[in-house]
Amino acid sequence: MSEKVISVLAIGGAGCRVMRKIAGDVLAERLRLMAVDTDQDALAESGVPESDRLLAGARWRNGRGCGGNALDGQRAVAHERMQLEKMLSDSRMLLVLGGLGGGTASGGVAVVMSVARKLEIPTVFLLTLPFTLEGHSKRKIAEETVKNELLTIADAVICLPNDLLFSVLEPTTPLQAAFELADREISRTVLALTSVLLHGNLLAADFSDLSMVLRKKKSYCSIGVGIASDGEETGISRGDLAMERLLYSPLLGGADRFSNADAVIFSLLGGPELTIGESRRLLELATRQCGPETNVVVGAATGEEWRTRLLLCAITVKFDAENEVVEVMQKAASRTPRRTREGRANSGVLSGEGAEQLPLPLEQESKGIMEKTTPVYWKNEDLDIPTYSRRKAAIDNGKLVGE
Ligand SMILES: Nc1nc2c(ncn2[C@@H]2O[C@H](COP(=O)(O)OP(=O)(O)OP(=O)(O)O)[C@@H](O)[C@H]2O)c(=O)[nH]1
Ligand SMILES: [Mg+2]
Repeated sequence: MSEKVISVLAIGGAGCRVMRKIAGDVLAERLRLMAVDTDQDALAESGVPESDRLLAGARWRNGRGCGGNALDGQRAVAHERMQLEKMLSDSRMLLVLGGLGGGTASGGVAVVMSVARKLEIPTVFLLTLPFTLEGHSKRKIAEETVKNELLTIADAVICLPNDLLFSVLEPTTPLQAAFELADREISRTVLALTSVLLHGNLLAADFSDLSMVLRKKKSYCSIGVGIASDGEETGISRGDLAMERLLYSPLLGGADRFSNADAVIFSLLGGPELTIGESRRLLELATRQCGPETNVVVGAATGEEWRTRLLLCAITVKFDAENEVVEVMQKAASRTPRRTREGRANSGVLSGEGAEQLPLPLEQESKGIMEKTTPVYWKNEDLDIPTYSRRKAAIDNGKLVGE
């Protein structure tokens, strides 16, 4: 009989791109990696072995994706249900990765969930929510998927608003680079979490801990990741360094996410030299960031691959926190990217030392009667907002200056 494994399933284009990063890491050797998409090229780029790739609805989508139609996504993935069941049948636990807002993942996650339920596989969904600037319709698709499909049946859903990236990125960062950064953070979170779930040999956390904090509640999450190595010449311990980097990491949305969180899941990974003392000190330090009412779950694991290095990862969970997510974004709009003690922001894509943060499209201009319609964007400008207002043009009211 084959040994049951932790499976990670990518769904849709965003899922496949995160998967590519996971597949390139040695820690992934202990995981079963799979991918399903309606887009042949995205699937081929996922880094998953060919036998574990599933092209959905190939006959009528022609391997070209669903073009943002969630109904097509659901139909296409439902078409592969039998195959999906076969692929998932020896999974002990399942982690599903994707970006909501397009067609395949938004429509397909409900099918994946129903297969997982039939096979009685505990499942965690880790899904991004689209950037606000991607438009109302994508956001709506994403919200509806979470509300109508996932929350009614899923064990655990981690929703990560992409907008959290605003708190650290320069306004000049290309969207592609922002996605890259998100992918890197998500892939590290998956590797840390699965390592602890697989063999939390220092401090064990298991699936029931996760589902207890995430189960069937609408929540908004953020993730923080800090990595530090022995011998970095920073004058502070590697634990403090990992903690600092976590607090400045791009998908966290600021250190106050901890004090406001309803729950936080910490995973710590280190080499065989990581002692109980060091991990306890670090996890205590991390836990101190949380509020008194926060439900904290901690897990720690060691592995040869992490010799001389530490990876500290946190998933913060806030229930029904849409307003707070907006608040985080508004705060982000009013400050320049934060920098670590090393004097640089915690991402590889930041540039332009001291560059001023431009206003983000968060303080909405009034759209009058167009307020409730689906916005039409052209070159990132909302065309329903009058041009003079969008471009901040001075209006000639026929008066002389100072009159
Ligand atoms: N993290 C990350 N998110 C992405 C990336 N590309 C797109 N997204 C986000 O994911 C959402 C869904 O996009 P896709 O994954 O391309 O959509 P899909 O599920 O493949 O659906 P269709 O292409 O319409 O069949 C987008 O609205 C973005 O918010 C990426 O490379 N990384
Ligand atoms: Mg796609």
